[in-house]
Amino acid sequence: MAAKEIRIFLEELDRGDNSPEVLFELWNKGDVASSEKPYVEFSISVSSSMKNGVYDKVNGTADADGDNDFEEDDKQSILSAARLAANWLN
Ligand SMILES: [Ca+2]
Ligand SMILES: [Ca+2]
Repeated sequence: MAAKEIRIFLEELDRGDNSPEVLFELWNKGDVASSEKPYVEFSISVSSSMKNGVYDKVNGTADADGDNDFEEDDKQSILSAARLAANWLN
């Protein structure tokens, strides 16, 4: 199984509303033995709809738990991670 890595950014993505988004990139680190290069499995951002630091809006879809479906579990997991990340990166 390939190693994975999560990169987390707190960054203004939708320009100038002074409410940064939390951006996640899930990287698959590839496999040196088979020359598979690292690649992004998914990337997803989360906004604060009220622009008050409460991260409540997932922009797009991602299969965070890897069950080949996007549903409420994925959304809740992404929102939880965004709230934690916003605390740490602020
Ligand atoms: Ca923004
Ligand atoms: Ca899923």
